[in-house]
Amino acid sequence: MKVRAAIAYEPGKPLVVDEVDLQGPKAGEVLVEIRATGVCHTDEFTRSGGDPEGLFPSILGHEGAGVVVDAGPGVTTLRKGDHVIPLYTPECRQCAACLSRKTNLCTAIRATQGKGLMPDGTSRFSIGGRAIHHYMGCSTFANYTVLPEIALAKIREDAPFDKVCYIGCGVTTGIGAVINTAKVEPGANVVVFGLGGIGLNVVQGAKMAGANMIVGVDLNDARRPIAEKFGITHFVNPRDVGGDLVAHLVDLTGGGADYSFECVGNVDLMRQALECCHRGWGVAVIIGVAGAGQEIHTRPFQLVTGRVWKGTAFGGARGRTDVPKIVDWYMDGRIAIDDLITHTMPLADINRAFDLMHRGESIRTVVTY
Ligand code: NAD
Ligand code: AHE
Ligand code: ZN
Repeated sequence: MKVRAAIAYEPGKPLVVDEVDLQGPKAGEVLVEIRATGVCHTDEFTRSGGDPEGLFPSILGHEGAGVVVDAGPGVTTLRKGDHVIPLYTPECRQCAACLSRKTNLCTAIRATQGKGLMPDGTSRFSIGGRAIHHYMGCSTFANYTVLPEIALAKIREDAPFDKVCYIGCGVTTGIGAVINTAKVEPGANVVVFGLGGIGLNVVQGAKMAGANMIVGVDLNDARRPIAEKFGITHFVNPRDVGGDLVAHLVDLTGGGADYSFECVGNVDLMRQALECCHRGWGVAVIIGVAGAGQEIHTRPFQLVTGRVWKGTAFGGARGRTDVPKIVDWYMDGRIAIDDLITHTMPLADINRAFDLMHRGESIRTVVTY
């Protein structure tokens, strides 16, 4: 079938919106009509060429919501008409990782997903007979896409696609990092580096968890009002700090953060996130992803004296189990999403979403089909 998609042909170049061919679902796969997709900084990370796993040409996008149109042989848990959110972290419930209960990093299809292919080792997308790679197993910058059954969370039918698509990455990552990965407890002091689409969800997660102090750190002063609305108690622009930012944060938190979160993808901030943590127990959670060749550094003394560096993917969430619950939280008014979606536009304008992100004008842009 012919579908509309934004194609990333070359690193660093604008996406090209065109008609592409999409094959129907094979065994264990599902054809989904995507109704809306968010644009996450990770899409920009890959578009820019910074992602060591980046493949071109590909159809980016991993923060979608839509409706099942068709199911291939052997699909048992989904049927035509079901509302779904694609999962770049699937949940097979059978692999060693899923069964371990220690991680959400299901391994069932990771190898082929990393090569931009469906589990049988082929792509469903092509243009003029040339294969186009899938992206993070999702490719939501297309109005129809094919996913494995295990990479779809079935959600309630009254949830608006143009809002709950954000649960496909940003909302779940931010809130999940607080609840699942850090397990922030009431009264904790929290520092959040980067108050964008992910960081503001960390802030709302920290507030839900009952944090005492929530310090937001961002170079963009325009983030302050929305961050205050979401729960920060203090805003720090590093440019306004006379001396060392780490010393300033340790002082502000009365000895260091109990938990810090890096939501930018900057390895220097990842170090600051660790070093602003409290001696003896502070935990720094790395959420941001950093480009090929980048490494994190600190003195071993920082770890010897009890600080912990850890990371999280998709907020530690098990997608098929947790995503429908997070949709319920949104529908019940327990979490906010609408205020974070600052721009909505058609697929034809998608390159503007990246411009707005670069200029620091958007928090989340949602493309609606
Ligand atoms: P974003 O562009 O919406 O937000 C980034 C924020 O960081 C902006 O507010 C920006 O002003 C701020 N910032 C930039 N440089 C800074 C600096 N030096 N000091 C302080 N603030 C600074 O991006 P996003 O969509 O929120 O994504 C954030 C990061 O998280 C990206 O690296 C993205 O790839 C990653 N991410 C990871 C996961 C995961 O599962 N681990 C999921 C989603 C996104
Ligand atoms: N390909 C990159 C790593 C990118 C990365 O870490 N992605 C996160 C999700 S970011 C969503 O916005 C993730 O899920 N990681 C786990 C995994 O298996 O990829 C690189 O640096 O190579
Ligand atoms: Zn993302």
